[in-house]
Amino acid sequence: MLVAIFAIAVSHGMMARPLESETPRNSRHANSNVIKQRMISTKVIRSEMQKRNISSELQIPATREKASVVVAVIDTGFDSQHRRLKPHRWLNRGESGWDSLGQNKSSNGLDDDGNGYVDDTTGFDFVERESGVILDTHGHGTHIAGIVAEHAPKAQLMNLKYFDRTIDGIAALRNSIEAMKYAIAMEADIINYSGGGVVPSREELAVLEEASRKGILVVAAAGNEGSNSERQPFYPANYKLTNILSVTAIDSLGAAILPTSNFGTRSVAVAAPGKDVLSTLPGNRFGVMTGTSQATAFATAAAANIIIESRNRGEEVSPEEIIERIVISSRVAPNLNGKTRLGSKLEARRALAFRSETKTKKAENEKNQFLKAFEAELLRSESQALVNPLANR
Ligand SMILES: [Ca+2]
Ligand SMILES: [Ca+2]
Repeated sequence: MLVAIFAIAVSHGMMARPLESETPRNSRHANSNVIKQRMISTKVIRSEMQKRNISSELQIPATREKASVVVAVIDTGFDSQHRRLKPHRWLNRGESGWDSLGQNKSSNGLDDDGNGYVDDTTGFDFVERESGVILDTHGHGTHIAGIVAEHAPKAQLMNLKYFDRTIDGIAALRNSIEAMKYAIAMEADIINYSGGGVVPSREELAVLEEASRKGILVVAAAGNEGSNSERQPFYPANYKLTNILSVTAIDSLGAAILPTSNFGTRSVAVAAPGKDVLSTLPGNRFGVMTGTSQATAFATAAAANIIIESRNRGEEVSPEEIIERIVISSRVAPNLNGKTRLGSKLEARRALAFRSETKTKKAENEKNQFLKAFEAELLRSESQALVNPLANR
């Protein structure tokens, strides 16, 4: 199957540089978003964020324990000095503190931990390929990081910049692959990839297979083409790997998929809010953006909380178990019928409460209750197509 896909990709000139007038088909790019509102009074920002985002029922109770979870945000970089993001910065311990000469490891010009990157204290800028402050000149990455930080209080965010407006799609794909390798080497728990392209890459697939072997969950945007992902795949969301969670976007009421959102009854796992999502922007600003990128970040936050919840119990949860928890606990909505695997939207609270690996009788009962409620919901939706995904295609 994949061999066939690659053959098609190559025959369409995968290795050729795209014409400037064309959309680079062999590229990766941050999904398109419109910043509708750049400035909102900082005094009202907290209540605004809650008011806007609460309708998605994604408010997650903060965990008290000390466990942490590392999320690699592979994007346009994020403003780690933003006051909402600063507490969530991932720190590379091997590039922090003082070296034998009394110099700060974060700025001594040395690769102190020997991972191939100099002074990569908070992540790495694969566009500029220079150490130092990672600038988000786009805004997308800061917005994504803000959603994860807001909804996953224990998340530490690895800052991996693969894209900005100065580079072409081929470079963006190459940078993506390097950023993914970095996230694997530095033992991220989750990779958030709010971007993609319509042509697969053999090398990208290989690195994501490695992520799978290492037990790293990859949460990827379904894409903003408004197309059926079964017929027009979007990568990396569409790679047939068990550790990839593909997410599409719904409106703020959670009732319907956005016209721009890609969909698919096999390839898209779940829907999450993606319209006019309020989050952080570079320079201590806030604003709203729209797209499957934002939905992806919500799912990443939910997954991060599941990992924390498991670690608080002294257990590790696999990517497959996280995906199962998120999909089974999601809420079926008639308008999402035929749009995702179950025609359902993310329910972060239920996903957090649901345990797929049941080890106690109480937990077993809990799981059964969830499954019963889920089946009842299927019946209530009065949609036979839900159990026969092909009926709506
Ligand atoms: Ca290093
Ligand atoms: Ca250093």
